[in-house]
Amino acid sequence: MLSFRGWGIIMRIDIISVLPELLESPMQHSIMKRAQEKGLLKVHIHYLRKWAVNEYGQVDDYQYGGGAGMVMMCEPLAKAIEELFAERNYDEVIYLTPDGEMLEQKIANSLSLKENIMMICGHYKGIDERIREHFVTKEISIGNYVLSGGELAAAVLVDCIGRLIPGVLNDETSALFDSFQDNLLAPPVYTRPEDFRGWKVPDALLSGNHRLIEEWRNEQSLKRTRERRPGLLENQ
Ligand code: 6GU
Repeated sequence: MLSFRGWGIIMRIDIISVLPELLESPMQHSIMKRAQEKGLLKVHIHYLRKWAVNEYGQVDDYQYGGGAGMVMMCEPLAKAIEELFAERNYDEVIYLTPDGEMLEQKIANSLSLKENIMMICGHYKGIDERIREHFVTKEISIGNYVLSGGELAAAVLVDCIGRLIPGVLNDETSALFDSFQDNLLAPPVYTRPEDFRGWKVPDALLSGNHRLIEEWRNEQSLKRTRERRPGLLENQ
């Protein structure tokens, strides 16, 4: 059964987590809220303890080989994933992990074209490797630093995918000019007043000359990228 949005299909994201509260708020504001209200995005958060191995809600255990830190067990995760698999086909099962592929705009662009995405949030020392081998299709990290769990990373991923779904942003073109969309940083922006404490808005932006404005913005984008992120220019 397909439901159509303007250019494609509604995106559904299922997130498996031991801390669903951490994910709920980011989905209930601003652009993610609007995307869901417009019916372009559906985010379902699943509490992993629903599939716990015992009445105490256990979902993790000591690691084989010893060492500090618990590991999330196979059984609750496998049951949760398989319950969702029984309901629909997933284009990707993404595990959020610091040893995953680094999230970049091009990954978000390609994920924004998918229909059903599952995300798994790890905690403690992570999830049993066998779940990664047998169910996970993509592993994503949001940067070279360690978070205490995958939830904040999943929220980042949902946000950067969700805003790319056609129809989510008010001005369809605005995502096209984001930083990184063409491997360039965005130019500086200004709003009223023209003069704040003697700090002036650049003349080009006040010129009303669209060609001049575009030239100025392109120059500033390039300058910013050269100064701050020269690596982006080598990736062209
Ligand atoms: Cl995806 N998870 C955790 N726990 N830490 C991270 C991360 C993900 N990405 C960067 N650090």
